[in-house]
Amino acid sequence: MTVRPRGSLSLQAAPHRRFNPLLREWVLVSPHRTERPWLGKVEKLAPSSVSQYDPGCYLCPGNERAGGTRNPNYPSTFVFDNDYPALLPHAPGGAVNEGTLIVAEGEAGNCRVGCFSPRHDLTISRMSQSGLRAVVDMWTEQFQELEKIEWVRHIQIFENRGALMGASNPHPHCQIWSNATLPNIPERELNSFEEYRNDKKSCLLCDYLQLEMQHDERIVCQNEAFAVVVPFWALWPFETLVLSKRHFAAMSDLSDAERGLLGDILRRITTRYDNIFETSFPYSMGFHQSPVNGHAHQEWHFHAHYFPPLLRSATVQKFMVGYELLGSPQRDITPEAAAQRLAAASETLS
Ligand code: H2U
Ligand code: ZN
Repeated sequence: MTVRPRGSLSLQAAPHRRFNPLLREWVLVSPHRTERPWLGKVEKLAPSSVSQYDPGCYLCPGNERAGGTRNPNYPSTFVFDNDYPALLPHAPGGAVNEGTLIVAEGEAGNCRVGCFSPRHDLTISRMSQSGLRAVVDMWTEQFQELEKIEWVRHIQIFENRGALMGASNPHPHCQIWSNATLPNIPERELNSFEEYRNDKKSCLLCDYLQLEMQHDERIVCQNEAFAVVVPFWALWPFETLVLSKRHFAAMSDLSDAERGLLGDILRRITTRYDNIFETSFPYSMGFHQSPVNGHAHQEWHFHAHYFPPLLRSATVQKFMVGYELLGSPQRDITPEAAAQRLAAASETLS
């Protein structure tokens, strides 16, 4: 039987696709599928007790890293050049182009690693207000320092948390990559921001946040400066978007109060994450800030994405395979159901 759907669309019951206006692509949503039995891979829970100091950790104060450098006895945050950088500042230029089909360009960049604290066990969700403030200050200083390098066009600050996301070490840390061209995803977001601003004379994410505030069904938590929402087009089961309430482009625009409030909102969302599956919740997160060293970017709206891999418990993860690699990404649990679970979760660690 081939019947095309007619009538009004039930977003909570019927298969449908949702549009992601930042990436301008579609996500398939299959709410009717959430009850299917799970006979696939079950992840083992990582041991939960992590000590404050690990003599074998390459990020703990005083310890030796690969290549022999010894970390200082740092008391707060600590940034160093990645010992295995994916990008090099003096990469040779030049390009290859064979009939527009075999195309390559040299790419210059810097890769750094930033420790959040000397404590091996202090995840963002467990950090104090002053500890979090030091992390936001570290990110802002790094952004401001890297944007001074005239060939740097983009600065990506990100955190891989947990072995499931490929993090090499439980010691809370981030990576900071800066490079000479815009990476694929920020470039697509930039095009969307620009086109939206040209068409509507307003900001894509300011308008989107206003809609989400009106609906109030996908907002997870908020403070005076930031809101966390499961975006309407979320692809990962518990994906969230952290939006600044004020329109600005990058960390260098944060006011003193906003720096504190950014730390606050990150602690609150990560605590909710840890609580929903009673585990130290794995994720990749990162900030999307405007490109640097070109013209001013009035269209860009500062935000952060959280992409957690867990699906229905601490041991069941979502895989991006099959149709998602070949066709479109797809999800079962609706963004609204995920937002309800996150909104109901406690902001205190149990
Ligand atoms: P993850 O964020 O995926 O855990 O990566 C941590 C980085 O730390 C990784 O890029 C670097 C790796 O190259 N690293 C060092 O710079 N020095 C070391 O001694 C080990 C790992
Ligand atoms: Zn450590």
